Amino acid sequence: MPIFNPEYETMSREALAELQLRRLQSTIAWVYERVDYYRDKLDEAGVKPRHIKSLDDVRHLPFTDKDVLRDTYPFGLFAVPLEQVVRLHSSSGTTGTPIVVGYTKGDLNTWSECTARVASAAGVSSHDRVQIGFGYTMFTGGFGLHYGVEKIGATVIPAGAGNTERHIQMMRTFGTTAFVSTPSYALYLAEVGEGMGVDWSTLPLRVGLFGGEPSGERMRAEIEARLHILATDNYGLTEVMGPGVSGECECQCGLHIAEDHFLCEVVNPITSEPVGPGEEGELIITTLTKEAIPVLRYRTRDLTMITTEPCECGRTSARMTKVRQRTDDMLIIRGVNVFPSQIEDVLLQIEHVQPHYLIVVDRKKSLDDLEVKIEVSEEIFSDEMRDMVAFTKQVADKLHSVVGLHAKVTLVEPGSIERTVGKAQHVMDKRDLG
Ligand code: DLL
Repeated sequence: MPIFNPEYETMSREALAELQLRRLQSTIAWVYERVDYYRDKLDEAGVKPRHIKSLDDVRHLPFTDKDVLRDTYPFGLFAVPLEQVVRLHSSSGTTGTPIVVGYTKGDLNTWSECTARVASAAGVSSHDRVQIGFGYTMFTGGFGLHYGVEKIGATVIPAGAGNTERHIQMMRTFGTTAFVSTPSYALYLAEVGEGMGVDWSTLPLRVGLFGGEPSGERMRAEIEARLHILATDNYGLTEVMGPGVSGECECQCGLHIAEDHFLCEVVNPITSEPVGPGEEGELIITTLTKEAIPVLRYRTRDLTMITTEPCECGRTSARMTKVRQRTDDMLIIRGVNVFPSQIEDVLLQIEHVQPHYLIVVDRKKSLDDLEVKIEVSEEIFSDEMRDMVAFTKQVADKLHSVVGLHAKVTLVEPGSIERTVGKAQHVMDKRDLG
């Protein structure tokens, strides 16, 4: 299993800590000098760059969150003049308010280094033909992975988002061996291919690099079985760079973090105190090498756990568990806390349930209503009414036993829940929560 940059990816933990400290110190000095917002915040916290003497001192730094990027929109957090910025990307996020980030030439180099590591960890080499299914837009997915894959020397097929039949034709014609997209789009690709009569086991496609949205182990198993590939997960976010923050190796046992570029902490989302070893919490990221828009202690809202246990692949970097939940995607239904991922886990354990579902929450006469619409296989759908009712009850009972709520389960025809080329939308909350 080749390692893209062994010098950094297999560095001893001690050498890494020294490197991180040096880089943290320069990042603080860099923003203190150049970004009014950070200078004010650091002054308020009584922290001068010279006070950063150990990695633990990161805890004295102020947190940054999405609101800071919104309030300083568009360029208030930039640490370099625009003539040094060679690219902009943006994200509208879940709430629709945009944020924008910029990259210097140096930042683009770092970015492609990080995504090259992700692709290489997934097993991509110069022998591969890698088809990109992310949009080449303000979204960081397309460009981010494109340049990393190119850096490895693999052949990039920049097909972009959408037009699934064309994707499949290209895969057949060019002999695509690796595919890059969201996990939900990979499933949709499988489905469209099956509809076109494609036998995926006969295509050279062998590996998938999926990210941009949560996906559980069952979803992975489904993708692997239907596309006949190894499915790997990679993670990142616009505010700190885009894809390339972390990615799985072929062992599929956690996502290796590019720790020489990102200092990660995991904190209790409510108290903001560090969690104990082996505990899950909110991931906080401080960039260590970014020039245009470094971020200090960014609150990702993503829940994960980090381990530094050695990995069989030889990389010494810490690994984070797959992100399944965000602190802000918890639904409170009739007072019960529910994460969409809990519902997904229940559904995907039930035979005949397809990984396409929609959770609809509504409020009628001040009472919350939970409806779960699920696609089921053709055989269930065309079964006797009596069987369908029994099946629906079985699903509702399982949901009740895990989530603690009674849900109205609605079976819908295969293919009827909307497919997206980007991030899947699994929740529709129609309540006016003021
Ligand atoms: O989604 C960057 C990206 C693109 C990563 C392509 C990987 C591949 P944003 O649009 O800013 O950036 O969304 C970032 O998406 O905070 C997570 O909640 C979620 N997310 C990203 N990757 C994963 C993943 C890109 N592998 C937000 N697993 C993050 C779970 C993910 N959630």
